[in-house]
Amino acid sequence: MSVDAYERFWMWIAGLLITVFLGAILLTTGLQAVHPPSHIETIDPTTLADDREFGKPGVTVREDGSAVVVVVAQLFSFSPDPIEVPLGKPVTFRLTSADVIHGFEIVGTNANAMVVPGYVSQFTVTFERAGEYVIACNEFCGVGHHMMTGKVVVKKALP
Ligand SMILES: [Cu+2]
Repeated sequence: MSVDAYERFWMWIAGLLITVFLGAILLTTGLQAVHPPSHIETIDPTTLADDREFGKPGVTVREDGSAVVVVVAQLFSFSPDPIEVPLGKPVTFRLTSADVIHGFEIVGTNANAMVVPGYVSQFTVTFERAGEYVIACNEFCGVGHHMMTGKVVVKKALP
């Protein structure tokens, strides 16, 4: 079978592009821990206040020093704020929204998730640098969107 030179050229280009795109996915997955949401968990946004977990947003430190942070996002704030978490230990964030779609990006880290009403977003991150981090809502959520920020404080020792 003979393939025209131009056709062969473009077949190689297409093959190369597919290889580059797949490589980019594998590299960011393996080296930068970029991945799709961990699981699908639903919740009724109209009864958040009565929820055992999301009714009382806050930080729980486990015995091994890791922490679970339960966060509710609503127009135009995050609760709790500030969020105090331990340094060098896995911190699992569990997020949901009480109203519209918000974003939850911890600036300067790879922690970044959509916060969708009716769903629980979850990810785990380990902070290697103590100090304050800004949380930004990166999904346009209304007139106060540009003011919707929060703070994560990474501390060596939590009380
Ligand atoms: Cu928002």
